[in-house]
Amino acid sequence: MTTQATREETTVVIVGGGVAGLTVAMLLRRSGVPCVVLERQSRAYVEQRQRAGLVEYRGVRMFTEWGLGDLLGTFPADNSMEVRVDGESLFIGRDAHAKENVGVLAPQQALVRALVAAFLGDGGDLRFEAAGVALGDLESPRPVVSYTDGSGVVHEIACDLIAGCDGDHGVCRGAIPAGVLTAYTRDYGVTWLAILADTPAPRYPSFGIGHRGYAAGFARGPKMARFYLEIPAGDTPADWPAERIWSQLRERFWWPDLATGPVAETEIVRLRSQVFEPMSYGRLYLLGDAAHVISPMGAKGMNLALFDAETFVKAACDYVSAGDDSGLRAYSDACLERTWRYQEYADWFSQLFFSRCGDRAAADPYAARVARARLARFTEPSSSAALAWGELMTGLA
Ligand code: RFL
Repeated sequence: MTTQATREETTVVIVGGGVAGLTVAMLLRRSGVPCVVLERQSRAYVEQRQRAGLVEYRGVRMFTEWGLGDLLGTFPADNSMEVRVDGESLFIGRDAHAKENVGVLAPQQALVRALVAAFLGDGGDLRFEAAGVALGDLESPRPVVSYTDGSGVVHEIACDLIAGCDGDHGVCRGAIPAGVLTAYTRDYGVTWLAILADTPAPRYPSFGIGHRGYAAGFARGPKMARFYLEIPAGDTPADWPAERIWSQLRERFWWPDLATGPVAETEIVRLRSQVFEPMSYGRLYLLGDAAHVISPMGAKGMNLALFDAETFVKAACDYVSAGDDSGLRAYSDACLERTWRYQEYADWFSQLFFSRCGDRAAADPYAARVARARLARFTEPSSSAALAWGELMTGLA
């Protein structure tokens, strides 16, 4: 085994080959800016990691404008959502934004797979199984990012800019000196079982709320569905065999005939949100989950990552092509402004639904009635509340 370091040069090193990193890579490639992507996992691993499912309208428009619309597939998302409150069916979003579709159903792993294929097919430099990624002096004009490849060779890549796209558990955020970042955190005290099932989803994106507890179901394609169940903290997937999952989904949706199928995957998710400010330090820019996680209640995490990616790429291009660093200086504020807007949305949505669920509604009947009034306001077709909701869902707010 050799440990001889090889020295390389590029313009942008992208740490992390998830949605944020691969989108940055693809847009930089389209702009003619050299970049190298370093991904810790194998290609097979990143291509099958299932998470988000909806690219909002703003993201669809972004990919289309960059000539990459074909990466998203063509399965449109429904503009309405059904909320079953103790079995009574209400609709949100009917007519609220008839001009645009909410977005396109693009399972995250399908988008990742398409981005990997497009970037590599275009000659892009994407290195899987890059171990021990470490960031050098971030205040240097040419910081160095190092890693070890599969054969033990250490690589050092000098660059102008580093895009930290390595998610919530990566190394980039930790490379920023202590005391620079402030974390703003919310833990909702709620645990979900996230379920992927090989079955068609309910006709509309659906929520079941009320005294039986919380459930949700969304399409991930014509024959695949994502469901969520609120479960007691401390439960493990072993506590939730398939028949218990289906019987709880049927109960909480009040749908005795809900279509069932094989459960492909279950995962425990703790509902929490966290934002780190600022989103840059020296030559390092944090994107996506590396900078902010958002309660999956709003289905916005991947979409915020896409916004960060485009904002960073536009700023980086101005800097590389004309030495104009105004976009890079404004990057953190621009992304935080949007992040907080959608944190507010996810927080509002979470409070609305959780105060109507199970024990919480019984423990706080006042909050439950406020939530009922709020829900009534934005389930009225074409009300201004419904329109505002539509703007948030499409990502145009
Ligand atoms: P990712 O997707 O976590 O990618 C980070 C990548 O960095 C790599 N990495 C490293 N590489 C090199 N060196 C290191 N030291 C590294 N450390 C990590 C990782 O292997 C990985 O490949 O972050 P990114 O790109 O910022 O994307 C963010 C989104 O993945 C995330 O916000 C969404 O998945 C959140 N989310 C949802 N978002 C939506 O917009 N709509 C949804 O419906 C939605 N549903 C969800 C979700 C997240 C969920 N979980 C699991 C928390 C549902 C769930 C269950």
